[in-house]
Amino acid sequence: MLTMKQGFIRQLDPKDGALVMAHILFAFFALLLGGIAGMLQSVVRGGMYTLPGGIGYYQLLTAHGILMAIVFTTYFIIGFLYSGIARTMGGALLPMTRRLGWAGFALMTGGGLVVLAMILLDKASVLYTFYAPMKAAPQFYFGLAFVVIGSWLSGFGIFYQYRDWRKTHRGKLSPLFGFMAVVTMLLWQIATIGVAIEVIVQLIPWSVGWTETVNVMLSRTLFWYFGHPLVYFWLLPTYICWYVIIPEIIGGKIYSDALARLSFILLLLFSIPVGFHHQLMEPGVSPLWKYIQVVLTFMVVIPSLMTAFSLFATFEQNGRLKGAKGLFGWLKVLPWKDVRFFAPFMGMLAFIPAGAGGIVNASNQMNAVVHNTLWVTGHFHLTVATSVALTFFGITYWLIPVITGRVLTKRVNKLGIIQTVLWLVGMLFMSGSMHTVGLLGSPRRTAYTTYQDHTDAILWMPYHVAMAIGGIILFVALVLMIINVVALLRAPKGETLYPLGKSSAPEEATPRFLERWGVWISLVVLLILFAYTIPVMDMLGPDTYGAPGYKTW
Ligand code: HAS
Ligand code: CU
Repeated sequence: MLTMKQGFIRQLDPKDGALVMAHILFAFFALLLGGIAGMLQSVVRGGMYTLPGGIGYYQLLTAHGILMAIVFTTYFIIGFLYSGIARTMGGALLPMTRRLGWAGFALMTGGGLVVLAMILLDKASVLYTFYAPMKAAPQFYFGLAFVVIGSWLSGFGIFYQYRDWRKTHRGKLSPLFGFMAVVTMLLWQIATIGVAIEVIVQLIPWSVGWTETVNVMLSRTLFWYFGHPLVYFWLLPTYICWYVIIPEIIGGKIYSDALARLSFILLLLFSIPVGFHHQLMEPGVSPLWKYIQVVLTFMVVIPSLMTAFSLFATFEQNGRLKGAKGLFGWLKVLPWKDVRFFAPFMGMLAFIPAGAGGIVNASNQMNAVVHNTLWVTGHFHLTVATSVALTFFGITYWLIPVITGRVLTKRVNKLGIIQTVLWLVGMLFMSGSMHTVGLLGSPRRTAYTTYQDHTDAILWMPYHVAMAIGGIILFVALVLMIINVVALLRAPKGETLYPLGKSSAPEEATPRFLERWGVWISLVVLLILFAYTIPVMDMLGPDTYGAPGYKTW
């Protein structure tokens, strides 16, 4: 509800604000811890530092991956989505939505803390992909299961709010933010079924000792059935900011509501049946099914290209309205000094090479060159740790003030711009060197080693040092971000608007079939069955053997 408080209008009900804030602050807490781990790793790998007190490199790497890729992202996303559905669908969260949101938060946090404890106790140095046959303590897998189940409750909260809105607004087009939040959580719910089966049916019984061996191929396949859509679960909220929030911040309009929705539906359809592009170099999957999933991977690039087109169109339209001339005149009228625009825009810019790198990865022959090298690490630091992270930072600069009824001060805005530039410079060093040294063959997921002073490994060292320099710059940028978050919490009181763009086309221009969920979900299920049934049956065939567990650390 828009409530009058201290003479200005609050954009979020304080009770909803509390739920959103809990998620956002937990996300930044995870970012800080994960950042410490990341920085230490980079200096260890650069051969500049040895870890004290028996802390293992792979232990840190696991903590870093899980805190950044799972905790920071998931909490931030759920917080952001809840803020948006509260603001656009009914003005406040329904009591039931709020309850589901808090229950999800509690389960995820309980499970997450157990996971973290097991990593810190050195009982789960299995990296964020927890590949079998590396075997962690059972509590680690139980914790993971709670995180997933908690996130389902959060997703149900979003569906509940949306369903109620549809019921009470018959015949009306749902708000774009709400629609996109539903697609994001649908993608998540369908994708997490894979990892839930892996953890509950395979890994828990095996780690507890009820089963002696584990089917490795099946577990990796179930993981990547989830693992690829996971990266789109990070990307879709980023796209929500780019499609819905950025047009308002630059004083323009959403280019096309219909195109935005169509791209989200295509992302939902094609994000899941593509997990094999992470397993192209693995035996046990026939080349035909790898080929089919690579074709589907190229299909999922299309909605991202549509997004790029839409963004250029929004910028162009906005530029023309403001009198910009020439091919690049629209660039001049953008609000460069506004961090709410600047940080996400830098994220978009980074996404151009990041996406191109993804296309390289997805091409079988080139995957043979880059797979398991630092190139891949470079790829995901450009996608999730730059495009997504910078966009989330950009959102934070208005979302916290919206919740607390405060304003973004000029000082914090300026610090935010410096923060963004530092992050970009750090990433240029780190991700740039990772890409390059990956092409030279330096492996990922590897601690410092010179392979008995092998010439190749010696050649890699300067790049590893550059990665460490990048890691240190990134850590400074991360601390500045935390300082900015604290400053936002203590900013002067005032009114901050929730920036929601309006479409340049009338409501009727959006075809209603985009909200025929039954059709889309059925198509998703069909595509998944098509892409996975036969290969999974092969993996369950009579000639497959299980592996015992290994503690490699
Ligand atoms: Fe990826 C590995 C393929 C996108 C994350 N990826 C990873 C891993 C992660 C990850 C975490 O096919 C490692 C997993 C692990 O631990 O093993 N990826 C792709 C492809 C895309 C892609 C085809 N990835 C992402 C995104 C991620 C992400 C997004 C996180 C958020 N990736 C792979 C493959 C592997 C892989 C293989 C396995 C590698 C291996 O061997 O292990 C595509 O979806 C990319 C499409 C994107 C575009 C770019 C569109 C550009 C836009 C910006 C417009 C800019 C504007 C501003 C308007 C086509 C929308 C303009 C302004 C100016 C001034 C010019
Ligand atoms: Cu992928």
